[in-house]
Amino acid sequence: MSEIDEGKYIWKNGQLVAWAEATTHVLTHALHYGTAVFEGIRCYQTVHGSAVFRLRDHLKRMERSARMIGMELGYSVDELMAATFETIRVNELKECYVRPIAYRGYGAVGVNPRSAPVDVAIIVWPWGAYLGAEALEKGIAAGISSWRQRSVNAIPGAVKSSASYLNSGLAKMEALDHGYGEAILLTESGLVAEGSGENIFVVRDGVIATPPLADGVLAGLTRASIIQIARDMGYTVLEQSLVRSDLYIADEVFFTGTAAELTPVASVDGRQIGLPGPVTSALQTRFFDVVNGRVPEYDAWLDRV
Ligand code: PPE
Repeated sequence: MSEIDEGKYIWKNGQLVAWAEATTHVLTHALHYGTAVFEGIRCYQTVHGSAVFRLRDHLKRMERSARMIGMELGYSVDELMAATFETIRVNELKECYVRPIAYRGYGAVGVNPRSAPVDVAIIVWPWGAYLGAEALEKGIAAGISSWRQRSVNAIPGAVKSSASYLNSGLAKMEALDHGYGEAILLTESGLVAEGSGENIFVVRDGVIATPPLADGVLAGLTRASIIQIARDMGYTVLEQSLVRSDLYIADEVFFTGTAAELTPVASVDGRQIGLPGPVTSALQTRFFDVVNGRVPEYDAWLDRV
């Protein structure tokens, strides 16, 4: 049984194939060695019709991720944009999540990925609130993981590779087992990194701060968007290293991510941070206005289907 809201077609290596036919061999290199890069993107039903939020920027990040692991996508960003729009259209979805993935396929065994072919696919399906609808409104209970964020000299955070997500998965399972809704990972040196699938922000005395990319966090597009939106609203946003106590003494904490959108953090390790605070609420409202096409200044972020 699948908990996936299955669609009709999947784009794979230049063609649309039936959902059930988009399979891969069990000796697929990426399945054994994590040699895949992917993106998570959302298509919103905006006031001007369906639009994919920062599609071009996401695909550019995927191109950089591929480059980082020595992989050629074989398709340009423009080609992948067109393929994404086509896949959304044929699945007749107005609003959905978009998952492009490029992976080393079938044709080689052993850790050296270079002789395995590269397969590229784009999958779309409806995906609701990642951490639950209630979390968007009331916030999520987060716990600091005993697992550390993979180091930048192991698997760089800049790369959105499948391999990174074993780290996320370990942290997520532990968090859920401990009764939390999401995990927060610290780096080996004890700095705050990110959630298992989100960047993290804190607010103190009206100033917003988030860990810098050099601390090994994913260069989140939602993170970048929130930094810009917040600055445009007149807030001061600092990209600076944070330690555990910064979370405990924050006035507000929130997660950002394509799937999680902007989710308030209600507590960290059982220490209440409180109701979604004024800054979090203002940013969340503004963010949803932006992705839904209600703020003309950010129109360039909406790639129309
Ligand atoms: N950090 C991590 C580790 C992460 O996985 C994501 C996105 C982010 C930060 C935020 O990045 P951005 O989406 O560009 O703002 N996580 C994706 C996958 C989640 C999943 O469970 O799958 C996502 O949100 O699409």
